Amino acid sequence: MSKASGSVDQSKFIIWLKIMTVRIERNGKIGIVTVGNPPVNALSRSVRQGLLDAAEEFDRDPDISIVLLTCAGRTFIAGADISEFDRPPVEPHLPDVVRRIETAEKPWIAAIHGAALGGGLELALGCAWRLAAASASLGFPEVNLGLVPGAGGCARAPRLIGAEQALELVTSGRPVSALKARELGLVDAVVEGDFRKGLLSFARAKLDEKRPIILSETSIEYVAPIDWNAKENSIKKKARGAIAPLRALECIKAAVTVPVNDALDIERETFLELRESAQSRALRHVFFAERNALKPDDLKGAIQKPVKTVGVVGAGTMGTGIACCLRDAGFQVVLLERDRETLDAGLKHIQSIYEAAAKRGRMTEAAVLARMAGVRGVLSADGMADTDLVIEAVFEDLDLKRSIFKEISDHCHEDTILATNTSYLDSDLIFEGVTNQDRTLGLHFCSPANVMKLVEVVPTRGTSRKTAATGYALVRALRKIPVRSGICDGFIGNRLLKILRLQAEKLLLAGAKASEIDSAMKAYGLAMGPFEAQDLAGLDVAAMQRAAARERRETVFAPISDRLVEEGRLGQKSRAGWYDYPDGSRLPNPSNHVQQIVAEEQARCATGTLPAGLALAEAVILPMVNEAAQILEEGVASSASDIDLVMIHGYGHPRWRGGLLFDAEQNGLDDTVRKLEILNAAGLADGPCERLKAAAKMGHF
Ligand code: T1G
Repeated sequence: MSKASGSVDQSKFIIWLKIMTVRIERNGKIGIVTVGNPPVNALSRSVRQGLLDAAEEFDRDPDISIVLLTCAGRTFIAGADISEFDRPPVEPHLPDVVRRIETAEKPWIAAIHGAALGGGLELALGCAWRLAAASASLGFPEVNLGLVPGAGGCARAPRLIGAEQALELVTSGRPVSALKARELGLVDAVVEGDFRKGLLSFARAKLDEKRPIILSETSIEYVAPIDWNAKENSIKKKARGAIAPLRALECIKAAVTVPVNDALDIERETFLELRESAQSRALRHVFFAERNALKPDDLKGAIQKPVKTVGVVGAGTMGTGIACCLRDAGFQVVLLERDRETLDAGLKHIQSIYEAAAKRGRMTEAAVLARMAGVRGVLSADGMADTDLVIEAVFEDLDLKRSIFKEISDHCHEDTILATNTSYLDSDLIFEGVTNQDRTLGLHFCSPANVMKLVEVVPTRGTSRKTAATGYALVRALRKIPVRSGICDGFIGNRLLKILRLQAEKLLLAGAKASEIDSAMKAYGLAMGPFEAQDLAGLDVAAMQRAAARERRETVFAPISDRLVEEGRLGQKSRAGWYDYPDGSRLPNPSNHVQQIVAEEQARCATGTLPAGLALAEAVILPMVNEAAQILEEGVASSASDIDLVMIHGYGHPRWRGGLLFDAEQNGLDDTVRKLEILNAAGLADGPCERLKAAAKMGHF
């Protein structure tokens, strides 16, 4: 294949590609098929063709009695090639490949290391036997992409592990470990130690063994009656608007109620239908956006500073949450507080987070002890002397943060990276006067930090490429999603959250009830409505930001919130906020008193009414889209997909919508502009910004 000739013969290239992605060898009576399609051996067209050819080849070879399906690299097949889903499906189709292997003359053994996911597990179900390395994981993550298994997973899995277990595996999308897979009967054996050696001896042992009945030709063993309605209700509740898990339930139900070929057809049709759906496009967008966010182009090849020990300043809610995720990722933590009592309370809180996890069976007592052993509490800045990176997570006060970094920088190494977890303040102002500005950075975690996946990475004027790259590496090590944000009030997430709250308050003044607005936003897919969320977080948090904004002489419109805070209605913690929480219950009760305050403010500040034809959720979301376009225009965010990730991983926006801007594009930006003009005319929102109008002309951001 000489490039020199200039013309690459297409068919020769396909054959070369096939040979490159699927290799076959012989080891005595054992045929070995190795898939090599880095990075995750996805079932691209050439891999599918290569597998078909391998089956033909070995079926014709009289010396071969059994075939081992293995993969090169760090994992078994991680599924179909997701990047192919934006194009029409091409032959050979995966169900045919699975069927060809399932009915091959010579039985196949799937040798699973790393992850066998989606189409990869379906292929393994087409094999006569499955063998897994002890560290392997197996699963059907298709629902996370808005899909269902489309190559026999829904029809074959119940025949192997029973309907109940298959239902859980396919509708949850969560993988299981190799040991759990053996327990379920999903794999026949687990190999501890040398996997290659283990799989050859397994194959030799199977040479003389009777081949199991072909899975798709087995009848379903007795099925304990399944309460499908109850299953549907619990899946619907968890799915919160996502449709794929419910469609997956239908496919499993078909697998145990109709003949197998009909069940195979039903799942294939469902897969092909969902492949074209808005939800699957949105979830595929998020899948690739998450991976792109982990490694921004401009930091490619940047040197990182090695980080072993991280200092955390402040043992409050944020500091302890950050300390937990650092310990979970294996970093040593030095926790600094100003007095023993606060420090002990912080250490106790970290302990309680781990003990709660142990109670839920998510970690052992020994692991709890090991986690705590890696947290050292200190009461003075010299305790930070040996840290590689320090994250400050104290109260939102500029002078306090400045004095802390002054003190810290006097005690730690010159190149210790200094990061602030401020969620609103200008990090350039925080680090003023600190030596070596190139080691400064903003790392804005969301609360609770040990749960929320978003970290806004906020470079300062001085941040060096090395410091930025180290910040990204730290966030990746914490298995979180880093999104770069420029410096502005509230960065990306909190700036958009302010619009959400502003619009919610305007709708109250326009005559809607808090519970109606909360229900509308939950129907949109938010985990919690804006008023319930404020009552949980505490109304005083936002009040402090409003006070800071007013000090900066900014116009802040929050007449009702201000009055609630004045009256001490701070939310659940004061048993009253936007709702009442009698006897400390966490259930929100609509409050007549709040309704009274709303009526008084309605009389004072005339706001329009919600125009006909516009939904409550639109009156909240569309102004956020407008603000997000402004954020893009200002360069505070590098891309629309970054904003999508911020809202999904930091602010509970539904993944299946693909994020704020992807969803707006799907719904048509012209429509967004038109409706914003209506909201503006009704006095309920600013008019569409130029950036949004420009995007509407292009049809995308
Ligand atoms: N297709 C295409 N590219 C993929 C891919 C896939 N299935 N999986 C990963 N990649 C790319 C990814 O974009 C990244 O690229 C690189 O591989 C490393 O991934 C018919 C319908 C396997 C657990 O949903 O969950 O089968 O950014 O950074 O953290 O029924 O990747 O380097 O250019 O995530 O080690 C079902 C998706 C498909 C699994 C590894 N399968 N993948 O995690 O690496 S649908 C999935 C993962 C299907 C059939 C159906 C993870 C991983 P780049 P990474 P990682």
